[in-house]
Amino acid sequence: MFVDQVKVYVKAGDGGNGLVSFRREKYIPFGGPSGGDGGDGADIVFEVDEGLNTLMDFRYQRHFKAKRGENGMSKGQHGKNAHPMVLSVPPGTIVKDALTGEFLADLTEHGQRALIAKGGRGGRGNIRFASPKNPAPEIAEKGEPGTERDIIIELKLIADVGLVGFPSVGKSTLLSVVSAARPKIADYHFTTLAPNLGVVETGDNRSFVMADLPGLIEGAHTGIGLGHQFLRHVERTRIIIHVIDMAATEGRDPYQDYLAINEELQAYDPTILERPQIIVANKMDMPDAEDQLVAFKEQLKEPHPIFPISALTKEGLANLLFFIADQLEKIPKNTKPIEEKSEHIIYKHQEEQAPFQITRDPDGAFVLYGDKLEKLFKMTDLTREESIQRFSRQMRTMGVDQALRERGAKDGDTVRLLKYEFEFVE
Ligand SMILES: Nc1nc2c(ncn2[C@@H]2O[C@H](COP(=O)(O)OP(=O)(O)OP(=O)(O)O)[C@@H](O)[C@H]2O)c(=O)[nH]1
Ligand SMILES: [Mg+2]
Repeated sequence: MFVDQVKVYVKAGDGGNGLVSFRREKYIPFGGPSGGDGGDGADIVFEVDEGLNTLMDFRYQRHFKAKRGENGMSKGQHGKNAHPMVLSVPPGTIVKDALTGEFLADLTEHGQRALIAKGGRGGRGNIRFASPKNPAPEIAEKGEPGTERDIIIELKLIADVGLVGFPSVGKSTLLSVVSAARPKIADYHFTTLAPNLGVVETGDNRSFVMADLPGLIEGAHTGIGLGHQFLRHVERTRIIIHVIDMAATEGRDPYQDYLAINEELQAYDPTILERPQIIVANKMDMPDAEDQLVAFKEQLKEPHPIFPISALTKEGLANLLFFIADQLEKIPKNTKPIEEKSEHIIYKHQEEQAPFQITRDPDGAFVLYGDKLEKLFKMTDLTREESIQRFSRQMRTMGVDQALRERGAKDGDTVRLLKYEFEFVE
């Protein structure tokens, strides 16, 4: 109930390709290299928008691919970098790598950003490969592939409003009729053992998070009953919804109930009573409720608004929800996290991986894999001899040839890398 979760695929933009080109100007018979670098691919960035409450948008779209960088151009011009793809998430969002469980971000404050997938670097154009030995290189890099990964997005809901009151006054019933939450409801005390949260959608497309808390009784602040351990949730809510059984079903006096609960809140944390409080007079469908309400209003000293409702017949709910949404718009969010945060990390570096590994296919072919090697390969322009030669040199420097030899590779043996095959040459 507390955590909403979605799995999503993200792919940052690939870098643009570097260009091979040569100057062809009048009067300069042997123009030098002039191919520019490709632009960087777009990052995928998450940004907190405090206006959001749910991960709903990610339920509708689960694939996100960011734009690639522009290719390099002639006359040494860089391709343009792609603008980052910024996705809005609600406060309380946590992002993890689905495969490794690696913690990627903990987003709590409005405007806070985290890099979720890094765009690829633009490939270098042939200008960059010029050297005294090779003044006219026919070589350019392709763009680096953008990071792609499956991620788990989790939302730790932060309640905007909290329902407080004696046991069995109908707190869970109220939550169940205004949200998709399905808390347990019964006519005995302490039916609710832990807070339930639900997202409430008003008829006019606004939404807020409502917490249904276990019932409070006298002495709750000293640890009697269950409620006290959950009062810390009330500390963070912006509005207190005080639910009262106006039918006095259990023979108690509604106004005395009201005083008793406020005393508990006051004893737990005096600042809670400074918060706006809305009184919900519930069970108005019952015979005596109207008379009780009149008596209650006569005794009430505080200027708290009172909303007579019946959670059972759903009478009076729409007005209550509109009023809550209106009030919330006037009160800034409290972004102080409930739990002590164990992790403050936003970026975590990748664990060092082996640059490549070798296995064998059933037909005896050697198979090369590994992020670093695959990335270098993807950046190689296979249509140009010089590029292929450069890749061979890179493999030799990384120790691939030596490792293949040690695994028993002989001249003419097949070596596979991604979808390609080569011959091992001694
Ligand atoms: N007549 C009537 N009964 C209601 C209404 N709302 C709730 N009830 C009944 O009151 C009883 C208690 O309801 P709950 O919603 O479980 O009460 P709660 O405040 O969550 O109780 P705890 O979880 O124990 O603190 C149930 O039998 C409900 O059916 C109402 O508007 N009218
Ligand atoms: Mg309950």
